[in-house]
Amino acid sequence: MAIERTFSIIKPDATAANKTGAINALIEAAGLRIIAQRRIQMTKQQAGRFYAVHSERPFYGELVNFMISGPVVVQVLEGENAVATYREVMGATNPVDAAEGTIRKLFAKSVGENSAHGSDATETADEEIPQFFSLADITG
Ligand code: FUP
Repeated sequence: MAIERTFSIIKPDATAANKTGAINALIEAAGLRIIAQRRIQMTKQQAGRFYAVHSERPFYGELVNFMISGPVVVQVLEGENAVATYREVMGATNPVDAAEGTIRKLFAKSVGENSAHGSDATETADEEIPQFFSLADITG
């Protein structure tokens, strides 16, 4: 299996609930390495650009407002099959459908306030990572 990098966000509901460390423990237990991490307050422009793929969806405005409602932790994760591995650790988008022990099952409040983001492909990770990190910030 290939060593990949994926982009992660610990979302405002999870930072508000003080679950950054608990989520990082799940990430590390799955064999993923946190090779860059920063806690930030996203701007509306950053959140709008990040979720531009959803700009035509009815939940877009609510999603952007949620992402700027409090601090988030942006991360780069590295490991074997990191994209798929992290999506397994996160669980399904809607916590009602998420498997036991996943981030979203354990911590998410709803499909909108769902605690974590993870890239859906390596190509997406390559677009998402530079929105928040420069190469010098990432130490693998
Ligand atoms: P995921 O890849 O699991 O994060 O899911 P999506 O890319 O489909 O959705 C991105 C974000 O849009 C979700 F994390 C939350 C938000 N969303 C909603 O608010 N309502 C929906 O019905 C679907 C997604």
